[in-house]
Amino acid sequence: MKQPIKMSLRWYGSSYDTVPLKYIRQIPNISGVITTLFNKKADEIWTLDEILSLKKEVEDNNLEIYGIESLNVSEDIKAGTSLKDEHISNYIQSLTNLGKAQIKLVCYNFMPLFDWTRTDLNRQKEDNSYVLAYDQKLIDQTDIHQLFNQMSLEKNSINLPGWNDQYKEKLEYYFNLYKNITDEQLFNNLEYFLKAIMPVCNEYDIKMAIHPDDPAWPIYNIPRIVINKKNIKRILNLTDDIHNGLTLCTGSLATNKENDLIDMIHEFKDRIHFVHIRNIKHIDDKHFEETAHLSDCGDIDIYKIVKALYDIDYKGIIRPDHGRMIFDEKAMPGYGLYDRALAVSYINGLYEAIVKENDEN
Ligand code: DNO
Repeated sequence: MKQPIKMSLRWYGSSYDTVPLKYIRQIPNISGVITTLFNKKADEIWTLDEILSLKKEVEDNNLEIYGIESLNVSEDIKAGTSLKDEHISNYIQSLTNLGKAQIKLVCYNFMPLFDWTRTDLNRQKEDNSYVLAYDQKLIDQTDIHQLFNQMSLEKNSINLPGWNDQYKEKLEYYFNLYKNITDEQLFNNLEYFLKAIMPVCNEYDIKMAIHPDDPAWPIYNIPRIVINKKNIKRILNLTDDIHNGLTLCTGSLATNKENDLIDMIHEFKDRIHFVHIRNIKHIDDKHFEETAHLSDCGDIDIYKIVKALYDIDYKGIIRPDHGRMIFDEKAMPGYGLYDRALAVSYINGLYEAIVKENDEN
């Protein structure tokens, strides 16, 4: 039986990731990774040489680069400052170089200032596994600088994916800037960005897949727009082009209990270019924990997600998202090997059952 999807794992590069490519290759059904040039600042150009050497390293391990996560968008583009055009032109150059290297999927986000946010990077569970958690009450009691330090520096002395210290010194500046930015302005800034990059995406057939905001509500009154069906529909219509697409991230979207993930999969089917599968459990209002991927462990029915992807004939790339920290592993929060390998096997199993039930009867 041929699995219909391309299963992958995120890999941060040999200087940052604790998981070697050769281990990733040994997980059944994985033949590609989602990767990045992790040290790059959001306004810097990714050169063709850098991309090709990353590609060679991956291919030397008998894997492919399935896509990039992330090619970060600078705060100046998101906030629409006078530097935006210069930064967009650098972004276009990076996309051109990715296109020349035949890399055709780019996951990015448009979350102002904070990428995915958690208040606990190491919550111990009764089985002695460690999970990531978010509790709005703690955010409400934490000053923004403290949170930034906690997320970007106190991370077991390892890098927290999606966070870098680039904006640390300018935190106050951007924070004040965003305080005066409305949702409407953020939509406009996203539209401006998308319209500028669509020509290069068309030229090289690069599919852009915007990542939902995590959690899916504003933090510190800074606007967040990639949060629900209505907004995502609007974003996909900002430029009605197949290259303007979505990363369907189950864990992020499910933070808002009103989001109906199955409905979204059907609604956005042609524009879903990348899928992150992860489970979470709501503890109380705006307080949730990440769990093992198994449906029973969290609030998301992962079988139904996979079945919906099968039903829309999704042929794109899937990766398990954050895993718990188990078997005493030390790794980037959410990105250890063991729990994500368990997740891949679980998703493989769901697909095998669904395909055999439906196609072979
Ligand atoms: C967290 C990730 C995010 C994601 C970015 C995409 O683990 O899902 O950091 O990569 O938001 O730009």
